[in-house]
Amino acid sequence: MIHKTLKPFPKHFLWGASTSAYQVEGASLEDGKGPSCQDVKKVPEGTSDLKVCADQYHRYKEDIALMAEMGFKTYRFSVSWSRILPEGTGAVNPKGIEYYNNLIDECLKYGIEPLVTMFHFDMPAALDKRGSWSNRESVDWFLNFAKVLFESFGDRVKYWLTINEQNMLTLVGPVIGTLMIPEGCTNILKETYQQNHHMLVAQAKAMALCHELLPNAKIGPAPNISVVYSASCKPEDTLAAQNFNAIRNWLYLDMAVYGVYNNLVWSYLEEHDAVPVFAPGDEEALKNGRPDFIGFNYYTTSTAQASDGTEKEGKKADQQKADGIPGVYKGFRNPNLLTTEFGWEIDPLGFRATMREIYSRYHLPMIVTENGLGAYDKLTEDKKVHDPYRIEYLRKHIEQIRLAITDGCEMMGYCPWSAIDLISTHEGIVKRYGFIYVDREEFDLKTMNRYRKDSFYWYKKVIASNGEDLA
Ligand code: BGP
Repeated sequence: MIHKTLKPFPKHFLWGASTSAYQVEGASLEDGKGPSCQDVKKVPEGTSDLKVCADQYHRYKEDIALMAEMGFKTYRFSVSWSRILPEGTGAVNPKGIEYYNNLIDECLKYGIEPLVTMFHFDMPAALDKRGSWSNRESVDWFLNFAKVLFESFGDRVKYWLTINEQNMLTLVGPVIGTLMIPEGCTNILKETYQQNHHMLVAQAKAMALCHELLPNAKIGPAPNISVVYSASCKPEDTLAAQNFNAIRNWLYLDMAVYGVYNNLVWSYLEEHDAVPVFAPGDEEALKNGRPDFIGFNYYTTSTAQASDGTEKEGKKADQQKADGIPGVYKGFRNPNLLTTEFGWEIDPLGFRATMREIYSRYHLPMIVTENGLGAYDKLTEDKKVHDPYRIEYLRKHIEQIRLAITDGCEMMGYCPWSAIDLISTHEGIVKRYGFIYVDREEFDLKTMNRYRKDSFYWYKKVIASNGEDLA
């Protein structure tokens, strides 16, 4: 569709950016916080641990002031479950509540709408010991946590996200440091999809509870969605792309929106003796949970060709790269796309295709909860960071949002990853994404001072012009 006239961004479009608690806060065991699975995992060799991160716990005022200077309308951050409930269940840590009260109030002081992710990769370690998402009780643990959040912050927080990238937890949990498989398990796929089922039920119940307790709030999921292309017009490749689209994307949104399992995924699980067990009431609970909007993270597309059985599951896998799944699809390096320094393909047009596809399937407003470019930024001697590559990446993606809006997609907001430099899921601090540079290295905390990157000034202009001025 080549449009002659572009529609503007909606008047109250939520421009902002994202972070997550375990990657940005630091203070990992301070003020009563219990450890999460991220604090006890073995970090990849050569990368920083998660004790200090960007130290936002102590510097949130400065950070929010910088976000306000950029003109943010929203800040997407996550709440650390084990800071609020150190054991995951049981006693609430008043200091944890106080921290998020302060953070929320600081945002509101500048008119920044908090967009709160309830769970971003950081299961309390105490609950890991009790089986994590494998344990059926995890549904109740999460619901109890959700209740504490709604009751403590619901008077001020209007926008909630349930679980960050549940699809990546399921597909590449070990890379993120989250997959907990009980000892002696003989069918890992079954166990993984049982965990996934518990998360789906927990999410549905949390959405229903949110609507019950906070009738004016809005809640949605936040999976990592990107359309899967077919490597060619060979029918076999098209079927493989459909397979991976179902497993990677639609399972999560079909369930969040319609409360049903995607049929392709179900048959794949049947084939591997891996269908999840439904507890009494699950079917109804899944149908009762309804999102008000769809949050989704987008970095790049995937491309699939027909499986030839040689794919090595898990090989080279992270959130955006995978070799394939035997019998399902084989990964294909798209020759039409350039890659980032970290090997992720760059595909702004695929972003538009993804928005169109999501909207035509679900007809709900969308907010982009992550999108961005990880790079080896350098602080110059005069304390500048020249990151034209990031500006170019973001510009091209924002252009596609405008085109998607013109296509008729309802877009609520855009929160690139990340507001400020933080620790990557598995590649340390050197893989930087922020508009704000944090003066630290992998193992040397240096000054921890904040510096405005070139992209900071650029994004400020974008927001001030409501997306008109992308130059
Ligand atoms: C998403 C996660 C984030 C974030 C981002 C960038 O998958 O939700 O937590 O880290 O990817 O990924 P990475 O840190 O691996 O570069």
